[in-house]
Amino acid sequence: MPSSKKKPQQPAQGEPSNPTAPAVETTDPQTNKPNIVDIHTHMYPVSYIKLLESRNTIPLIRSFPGHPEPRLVLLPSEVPLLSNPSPSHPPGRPLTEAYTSLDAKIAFMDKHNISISVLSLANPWLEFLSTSPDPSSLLEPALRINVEFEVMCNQHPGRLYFFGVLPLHPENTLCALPLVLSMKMKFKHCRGVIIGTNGLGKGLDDPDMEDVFEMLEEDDLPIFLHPHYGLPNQVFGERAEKGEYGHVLSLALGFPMETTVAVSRMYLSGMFDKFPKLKVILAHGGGTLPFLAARIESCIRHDGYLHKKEKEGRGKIKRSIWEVLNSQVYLDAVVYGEVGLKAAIQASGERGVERLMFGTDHPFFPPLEEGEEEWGSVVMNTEAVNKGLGEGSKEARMVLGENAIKILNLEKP
Ligand code: 5CU
Repeated sequence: MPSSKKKPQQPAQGEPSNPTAPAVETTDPQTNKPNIVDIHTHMYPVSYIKLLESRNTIPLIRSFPGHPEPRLVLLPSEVPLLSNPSPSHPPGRPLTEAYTSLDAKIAFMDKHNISISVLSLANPWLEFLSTSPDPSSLLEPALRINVEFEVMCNQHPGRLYFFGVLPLHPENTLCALPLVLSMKMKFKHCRGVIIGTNGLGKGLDDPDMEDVFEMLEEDDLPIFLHPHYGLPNQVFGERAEKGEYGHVLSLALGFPMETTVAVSRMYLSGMFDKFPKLKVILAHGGGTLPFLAARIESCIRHDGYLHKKEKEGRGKIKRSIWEVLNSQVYLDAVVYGEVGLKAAIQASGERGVERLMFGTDHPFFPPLEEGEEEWGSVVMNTEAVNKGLGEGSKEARMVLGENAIKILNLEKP
């Protein structure tokens, strides 16, 4: 179905979608500070909150005795804690207005000098509905959520854009396709889609994902690939399972590994070769891909099975993982430190600094002390850019905002 609707030629990868757009202002003329663009910033719109409130398995919202705020319990690693919640430290995180209120988002942006945010629904998107026997039952919530994001963007022209959500269901890609097709027409602020690593239930190397990738490629809608599942609890051991280490292992290690595995599977299955104009933005600086790309290359080169397959003419991955990183993959700069930042830039090639985009992961990782207004996650990610690239340098301004404006075709602030 998708192949029948070829569109006019698209801009080459990495080129601005609108080459005639005026040069991007990288500094606010009034404050002389760089225009920060946050491409990794989440919200849960009202309809999604209602969905979570109606549930009694994870993901859900639940109140616990002695705790004034309801809690958002999301992660698979929290399942054991939910069945036996600790009275002093129940599972999940407090559902503050930072997750739901547009005013709170704008206040956060103003506080941290963020001119533009590209909002996205946070994990686990609509994946928990994919057990429904009726694939089309995901369409209505997906549409509604996208409409809610579009309405938010309309309230703050020039400051907000969003990555839409897709109704991905194991039984039926056709459910997602009409929405992809209409995304640009319906939602003028939509700049791509956020998806998890599960795809239609079998990961992103699943041949059934090809229709979805093809449409996203044709419509020049980048994928923002974000983790949710992490690694199985057993990997982290009993003490982690009992909650002794909080969320540290699942978020710091499980999330990035999940992204790395997902994108490596896409690469090994030849998806990037099949869809050479598909753009994929990886969350958290690409997980661990910048560090492990050379090892992946080496394992491919030394793999007897792949070697034989290639000799017999049964398929070859056309480009190295480095070439894919330099042409189709973009990384966010949510890495919290200079070492990770430099690795992400180097892994992205000679012009790697053009492929990194600043993010905050707001509203996750809030300040924990009462009255603390500055978000440490923003400070750490900004400092990583300023220290790694030089405060006020052209490169720092690119990563902090200019790249996102070009790559995602945002209006200058
Ligand atoms: O703290 C967390 O659980 C999370 C999460 O679920 N998703 C995310 O993007 N960051 C942190």
